[in-house]
Amino acid sequence: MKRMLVTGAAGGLGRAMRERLGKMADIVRLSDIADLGDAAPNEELMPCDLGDADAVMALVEGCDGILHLGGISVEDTFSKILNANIAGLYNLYEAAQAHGQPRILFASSNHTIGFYRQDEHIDTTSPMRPDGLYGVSKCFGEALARMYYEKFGQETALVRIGSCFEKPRNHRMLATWMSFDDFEALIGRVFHAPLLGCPIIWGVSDNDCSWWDNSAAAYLGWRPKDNAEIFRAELDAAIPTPPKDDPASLYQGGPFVAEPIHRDR
Ligand code: NAI
Ligand code: 15L
Repeated sequence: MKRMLVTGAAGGLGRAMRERLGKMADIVRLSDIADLGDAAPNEELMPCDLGDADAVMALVEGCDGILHLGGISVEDTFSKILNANIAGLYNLYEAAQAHGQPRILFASSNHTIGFYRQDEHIDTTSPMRPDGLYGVSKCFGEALARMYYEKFGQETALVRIGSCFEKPRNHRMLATWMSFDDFEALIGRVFHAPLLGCPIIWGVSDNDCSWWDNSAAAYLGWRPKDNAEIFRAELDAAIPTPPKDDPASLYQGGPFVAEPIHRDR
């Protein structure tokens, strides 16, 4: 890629990936509403609120790939989700239309399907079962991306990330964890595959404990290598296993299913 846009670059995943992304494009354009620090030699910084259509139009100009990490990443009020995850997504896709349809990796989430139980195995054809307003906004993002693909051929990888952190933080993440190395490899496959289309991909490592069937995306050639199981003993020693009737043990979305609606008033 000549110029890759990374939204949400000041967030947890943006910071974890920042150095690694420098290898994937001549120039990496980093954007967020939060502080982005100083630019490295092949970086350019363009602060922008995703809810601002004109600013997003300028942000996308000149980019030939977009890693879309920006937005509200947990349960929150509808007004915040509406601005960043709903209007923001629409603004991004309209800007992509105006600027040559750069390929997009959309950071969707397991919270699109959070109400499945942990004893169920699902694939990318399983109906959505979002576990909150945040999950609903990711369902909207996937539907919007699909529509731009069907109507205009805009390619997007809809990556339903499980839990992408340095290591699993609780027992549920033994199933949902994706390592930074596996995410980096996935980003590489998404932007270098000759044909992408608009697949749903489970963003998860090669964990022994697994609920999600990724075979529909096998054509991309992404083979995650890490396995959360190596952290089980460490987790067992550090935190108690939640009771069997706790949402963290029952549902794929874990505690998100029990979150109240965060009301604006
Ligand atoms: P994060 O919350 O740390 O980062 C999101 C970034 O988006 C923040 O820096 C924030 O300032 C920015 N942002 C929020 N509203 C914005 C707006 N209106 N305009 C511009 N920027 C805005 O989240 P994290 O963990 O880095 O996740 C990145 C993406 O991946 C998010 O879209 C999240 O929903 C998704 N994801 C992450 C998972 C994980 O395990 N880290 C799991 C599933 C999905
Ligand atoms: C997400 O969608 C969140 O962005 C992240 O913070 C984690 O909570 C993750 O899901 C998860 O389910 O573990």
